[in-house]
This record gives sequence, C-alpha cells and structure tokens, in this order.
Amino acid sequence: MNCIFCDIASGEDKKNWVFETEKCCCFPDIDPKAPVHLLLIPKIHISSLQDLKKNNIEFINDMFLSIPKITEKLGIKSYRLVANTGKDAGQSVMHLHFHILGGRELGWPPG
Ligand code: DGP
Repeated sequence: MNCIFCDIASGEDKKNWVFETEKCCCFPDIDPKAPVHLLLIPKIHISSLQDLKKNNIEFINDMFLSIPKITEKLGIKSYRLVANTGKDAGQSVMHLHFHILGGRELGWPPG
C-alpha cells in the first residue's frame, strides 16, 4: 500500500520529529495553518477514526496520552486537536492523524 504517513512512520527520516513512542510519532505539518501545527500519527496504518477497532485502540490510547507530553514539551498551553475524517471533512491523507494547532488565537467555528 502506498501511504505517505506509513513512509514517515517507518522512521527512516526522523530529523523533524518532535516526539515519538513505540506506537506513535509527531512531526510538523508540511503546510502549517498556525505557528504550531503538528501531526500526530499511529505507527500502524489506520485509515481514519472510522477504522477504529478494539484491536487497534491501544494506538489511539497512546496517541491521546502523548498529547499533553507533546504540548508540555513545546510549551503550548492552548491548542486545538483536529481529526478531519472523510473527504467532505477535509481528510486528504487516509492515514489517521491528529492535527495539533496552537500558537495563535483560533477562531470558532472552523470553516
Ligand atoms: P488532512 O487534510 O486533515 O488529511 O491533513 C493532512 C495534512 O498532512 C495536511 O495538512 C498536509 C500534511 N501533509 C501531507 N503530506 C505531508 C508530508 O509528506 N509531510 C508532512 N510533514 N505533512 C504532510
């Protein structure tokens, strides 16, 4: 399967990574929408939140537990977590990812 985030998660080039565990990794978005714009992904292929199963939930647990560690490490006190799910919601990479956005005031509701 050809998946850009699986390629990244393989860890061949970790120089931009800001955080990792055995199950997930976090790195800057290539097209940042805020001063801080990170992507947090599982190290296995899960297409989207719609693809969550009991047998992959440990990856999601690990991702959620990583979030406060990442934001603390980067000194971000306010941030937004986004998981675009499906084409109409703006998901362009079909490998589950959380956007972590911060470093400026974020409007609500999002577009
Ligand atoms: P989404 O539209 O929610 O599926 O977000 C996908 C994000 O992934 C988008 O903000 C751009 C980012 N992205 C796509 N390809 C790459 C890549 O090769 N490296 C990095 N760092 N980010 C990427």
